Amino acid sequence: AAVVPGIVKPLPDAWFTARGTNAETRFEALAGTGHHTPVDRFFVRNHTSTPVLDASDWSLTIWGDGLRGGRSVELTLDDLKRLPAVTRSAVVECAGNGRSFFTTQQGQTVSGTAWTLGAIGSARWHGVRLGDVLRRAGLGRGAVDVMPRGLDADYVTADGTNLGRVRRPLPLSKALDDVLLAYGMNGEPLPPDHGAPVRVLVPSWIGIASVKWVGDIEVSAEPLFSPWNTDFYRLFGPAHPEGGGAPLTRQTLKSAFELPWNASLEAAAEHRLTGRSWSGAGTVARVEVSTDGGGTWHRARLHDTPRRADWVRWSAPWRPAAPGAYTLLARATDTTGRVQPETTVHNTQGYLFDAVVRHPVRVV
Ligand code: MTE
Ligand code: MO
Repeated sequence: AAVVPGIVKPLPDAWFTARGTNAETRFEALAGTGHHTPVDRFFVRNHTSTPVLDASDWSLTIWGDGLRGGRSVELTLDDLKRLPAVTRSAVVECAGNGRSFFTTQQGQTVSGTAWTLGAIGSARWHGVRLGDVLRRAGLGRGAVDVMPRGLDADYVTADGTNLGRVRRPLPLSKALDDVLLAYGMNGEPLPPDHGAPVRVLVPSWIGIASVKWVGDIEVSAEPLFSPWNTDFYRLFGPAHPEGGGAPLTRQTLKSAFELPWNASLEAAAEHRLTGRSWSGAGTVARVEVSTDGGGTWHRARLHDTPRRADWVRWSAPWRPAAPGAYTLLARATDTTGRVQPETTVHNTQGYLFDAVVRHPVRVV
């Protein structure tokens, strides 16, 4: 396939905070929109830059010793579109979403993109089940791992090490469970920034699992490794196992207000605070809001039926009596019983921040 590097969507200032080829959604840009993030406001996280691939020239190669007889199978986009199609709603969220709060809220040093809370988006993904594709390719009995790989450029780290193309192994059990090969997003063909013509969509798992611009998938009878499950996307630091924790899989629990940082709100007026909460385990069971920095909590009203791997919209009324500086908090509980904590245990790469974020506003 022809790869044209260096083409990135222009990022409207009003919606994104652009950081190189990474762009995060401003949560206030979601106020009043529907459940799904409009494609032009959906965060972008690229290791290099968006390649523009010709769909008619694209094919997917499935290969490896985990296929029967060690064969390899090639599928075009038309081949994929002949398989039974499915549509599902799910978020994609970067494992580092919320990373900046390790520093600003907990005074800790972490490496990586300093996202606030906008490295997440929810979309309706349209495509085929990875399991259908793998079974048709002829899964061998001994297959254990699959590793999708992107067609974007090699990732070269700041110190000049070439880590090759973005790829990350997935246990076969997850691959056969709910993973999609998506070619549509919110009713449109998948756009270039989100992996056109086809991306992997791994519900509930950290964003890196959802490999964009997928070009090949290795199916292996042995466990697979890549820098994205050895050097990155594990918890490192004094509070974690020596040499790092297990490769990260599920996302954590978070909440965000659809309000600008330091928003101005009128005193003695009725406001409707809105936001979204999500969890990588179970579904969101309850969201509470505090307008006095955590002294008292009020149950927010949920505006979506909570579903796995997706966020829920919520609202809470607030009538601030007096002008001044206030701290708003939103705290979610999921059906596994987890509650967002006051602090997140530090890890050096700043993954899975789940503490309640202290959102400052001014009442004027
Ligand atoms: N896939 C490829 N091929 N290259 C990448 O750089 N970035 C990953 C993942 N898939 C990436 C990729 C990361 S870290 C995240 S968080 C998600 O894509 C972001 O998906 P989005 O840009 O569609 O929001
Ligand atoms: Mo990410």
